[in-house]
Amino acid sequence: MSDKKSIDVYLKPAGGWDALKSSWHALRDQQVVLKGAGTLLRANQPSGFDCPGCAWPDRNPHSTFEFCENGVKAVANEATSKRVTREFFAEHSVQWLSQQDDHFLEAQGRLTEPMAYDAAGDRYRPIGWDEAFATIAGSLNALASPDEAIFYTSGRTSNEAAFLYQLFVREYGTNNLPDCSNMCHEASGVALTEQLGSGKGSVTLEDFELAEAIFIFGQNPGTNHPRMLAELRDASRRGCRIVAFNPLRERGLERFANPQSPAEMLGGGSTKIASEYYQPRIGGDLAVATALAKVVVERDAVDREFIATHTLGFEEFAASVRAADWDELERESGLSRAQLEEAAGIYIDSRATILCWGMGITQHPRSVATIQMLAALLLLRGNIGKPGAGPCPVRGHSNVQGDRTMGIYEQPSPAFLDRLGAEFDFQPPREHGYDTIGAIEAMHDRRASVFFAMGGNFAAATPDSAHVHEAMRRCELTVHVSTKLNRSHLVHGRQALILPCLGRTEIDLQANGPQAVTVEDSMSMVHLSSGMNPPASDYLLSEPAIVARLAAATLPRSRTPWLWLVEDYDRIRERIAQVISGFEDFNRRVRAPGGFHLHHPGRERVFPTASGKAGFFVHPLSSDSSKSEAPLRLMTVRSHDQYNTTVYGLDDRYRGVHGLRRVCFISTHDLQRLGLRDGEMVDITSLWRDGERTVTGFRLVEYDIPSGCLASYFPETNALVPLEHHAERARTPASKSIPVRLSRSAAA
Ligand SMILES: Nc1nc2c(c(=O)[nH]1)N[C@H]1C(S)=C(S)[C@@H](COP(=O)(O)OP(=O)(O)OC[C@H]3O[C@@H](n4cnc5c(=O)[nH]c(N)nc54)[C@H](O)[C@@H]3O)O[C@H]1N2
Ligand SMILES: Nc1nc2c(c(=O)[nH]1)N[C@H]1C(S)=C(S)[C@@H](COP(=O)(O)OP(=O)(O)OC[C@H]3O[C@@H](n4cnc5c(=O)[nH]c(N)nc54)[C@H](O)[C@@H]3O)O[C@H]1N2
Ligand SMILES: [Mo]
Repeated sequence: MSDKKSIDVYLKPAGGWDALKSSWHALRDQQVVLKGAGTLLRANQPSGFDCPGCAWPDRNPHSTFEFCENGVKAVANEATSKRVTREFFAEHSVQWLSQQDDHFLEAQGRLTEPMAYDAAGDRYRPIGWDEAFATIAGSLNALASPDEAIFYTSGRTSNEAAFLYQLFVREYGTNNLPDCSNMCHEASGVALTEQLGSGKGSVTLEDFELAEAIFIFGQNPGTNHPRMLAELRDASRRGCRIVAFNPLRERGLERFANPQSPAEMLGGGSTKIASEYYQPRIGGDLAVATALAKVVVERDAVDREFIATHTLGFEEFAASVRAADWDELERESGLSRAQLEEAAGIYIDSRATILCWGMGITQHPRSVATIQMLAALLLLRGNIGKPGAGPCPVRGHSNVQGDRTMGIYEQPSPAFLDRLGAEFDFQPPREHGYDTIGAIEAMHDRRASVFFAMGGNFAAATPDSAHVHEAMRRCELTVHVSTKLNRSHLVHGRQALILPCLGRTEIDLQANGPQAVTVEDSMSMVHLSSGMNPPASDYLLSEPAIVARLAAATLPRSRTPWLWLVEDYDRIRERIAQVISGFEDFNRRVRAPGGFHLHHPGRERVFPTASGKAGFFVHPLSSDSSKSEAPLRLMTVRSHDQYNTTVYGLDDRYRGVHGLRRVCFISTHDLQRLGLRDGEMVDITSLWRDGERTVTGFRLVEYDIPSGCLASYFPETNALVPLEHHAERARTPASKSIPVRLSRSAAA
């Protein structure tokens, strides 16, 4: 990482020597060089740990170590030798820490012992584990109703920890289980469950080897799922068409040099990734998908037999896309009719197509409609339940999908609750709980006063930062189970606790010996993960142990043998096997190399929806209720040097940004139109029904992005996202389409 601020243009392929150099720097900066090599060799290996980076699946479990620059950063930052000690907390007041940026907080290293907030000294002071659990139990049991407590989860939590956690929360008496999914792929789950009967993607890695075309909407794999580039590279080399839709020109979607290929590294070669790259305007994808569907229908390039046997609603859908007006499609998508027809032609020519999407699709007001339109595009040509084809929502956190499978969900089904209650001999609460936005509102209105987080960084990851901070400060108690210091520890309730836990890379020793946990990747493979580094401190507990001890302290009459279960995680898995379908014989099957695949009914063309068929839904373009007078739309994206709210460094290499994060990408046309210059400092103001929100001091960076569209990094810009600006039905914050205007910075 450089400290010098500069902007340049990155012309090299993604990956390559720069990726190796940057990984080396990450290891050096975190002082994990010696241990690092061994640690890295065990990432995503059968006997190693699951990479805490992204949810992209592992290749053949018997193949050699798969190099991934951002995986290295994630591992290095967890395996760091830096420590946050009691002396550190004694030295710095919370007021002082609050003034430091996210990069500083992350750089302090691993948390080492439980801490409790002391208001008199405005400092965190050490507290014993028993006293910490007694404090939480006391607060929880003093509430007038269990629904006054909120239990958040971030997606790194293992299946075993997640299962125990949701069980504890439900035995305690509430379904208030918001999670990071609420801000992430919720829209994919809502859309696909209704339409196909399963909220997950249906494809596997083998399908990537067979696809004739791969369409990628609103996803930046070069930064966020670097291992996906290896699949895309191989696909591209065998002639598969890769079609990208992204307002920004993302380097990782254009060219890639595989750091694992000596020929490419030494010969200076690289592979073209996207054969076609379209730059729709922000939020233009519903129009794109509608236009593609229109061409497919009008050219009668549909799979009649599939449609007749497996779907409902085709006639109405076909009529609606035929009626769609080209002028409106061009205006809304930002692409020309010729471009849209060209893309549709590629889709029609391919006999097997995968559609991938990420946050560029889900974090919009009409994300559910857009995803249902994308899935309809697949249905039109029978591109599901056949080799090389299907929907591929690319998940974020390494176990976000598994956490949902384990029951981390504020809207559990009655059938799930029945099984859980029968297995553990209690009456689970039936009323649905708060999602992330609901949780913020409840804390703000003082309907909830205890906030407990299993990982994550709620204060920084959520929209409308000022409002969220106010909400968290109104709590009686905030508790964070964490590995690293973050903003959420500093925006706290009247009482506050930090509970430090083991990370994925560390040995988890329980009464019956070292334990492995399990995770589920983006393609529904469930596999083991066991750490091998000594814990960062002797005082750390594993997440399952934290839940078990908290439950034992809070629920003295529970019939669940909490402490016995965590002596050996096989015991937890035995109970999971009883409750969660697809996990029969869990302990045996998960020990097969690479684990096992959870059945996706769509692969057999079975669609367990209400009607028993896959559905075509009509989604007119015109009903975007968030349309606003604002002259510009801002999307908030990830830089190459961050993991969500965790800021590893200040560079965004592929976009040519070095040493700074407060940047705003803008088109040449908008610069001219607004009388602004590249390099100038601006304030960004979002315009919403309830008023304006402003963030100050962003440097303009002239970039290849459509006119009317801007991009900046989160979490710096989360203050701009109004809480009620979210996806219809899924309530995913619309943090990729914020209506804004720019003004020259007074500070400049
Ligand atoms: N290194 C690293 N890896 C990560 C993460 C990380 O922060 N760092 N985060 C993890 C998590 S939790 C997640 S969810 C994933 C996120 O992975 P991505 O989904 O790739 O996330 P973003 O960086 O938000 O990028 C979204 C992309 O969508 C584009 N986009 C924005 N708006 C639109 C639009 O309206 N239409 C279209 N077509 N495109 C649009 C942006 O230009 C950007 O390229 O990555 C996971 N992996
Ligand atoms: N504006 C805007 N906002 C967004 C997004 C966006 O694109 N734009 N993306 C959204 C998305 S997709 C997501 S998923 C959310 C992410 O929201 P979160 O999941 O809440 O946030 P993270 O930044 O991933 O959490 C990082 C913290 O997790 C803790 N941690 C790391 N590893 C472990 C572990 O093994 N165990 C425990 N207990 N703690 C651990 C560390 O203390 C670290 O500080 O943010 C959302 N917010
Ligand atoms: Mo995410």
